[in-house]
Amino acid sequence: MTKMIIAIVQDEDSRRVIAKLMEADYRVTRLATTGGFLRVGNSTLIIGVEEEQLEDALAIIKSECVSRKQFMALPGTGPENMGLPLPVEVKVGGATVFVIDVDQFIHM
Ligand code: 2BA
Repeated sequence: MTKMIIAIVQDEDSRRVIAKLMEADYRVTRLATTGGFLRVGNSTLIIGVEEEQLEDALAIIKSECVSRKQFMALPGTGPENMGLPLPVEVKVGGATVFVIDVDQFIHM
């Protein structure tokens, strides 16, 4: 059965992970996307694979995507910070991955 991998990765990792997937003969589409929480750009990769290729493709994504810490500014409330924004650390994962069964794969 054909599977569709939807992988949300950080922009910093997307070029490398796409290169590695292409080297291994996978076909990839990159969409420029934005995370709802941090509201910064990330990349969503669409990769169509056969079931027997799935674990290999996931292993490539895992090996090329790094978890990082980012800071976001929360509005300060108390008098102690005079309303200045408070930096809050957020850990952004290596990759967020969904695997979907594909009913039909049509290439015309
Ligand atoms: P963002 O929505 O910008 O989220 C970035 C990071 O912020 C997340 O990293 C998580 O550590 C944190 N975060 C997100 N929502 C939060 C909340 N309500 N409270 C506290 N912290 C929160 P990741 O989990 O690695 O997600 C990275 C990106 O993957 C997300 O960017 C989003 O674009 C996507 N994503 C993650 N989970 C998803 C899901 N269930 N459905 C669709 N997209 C998802």
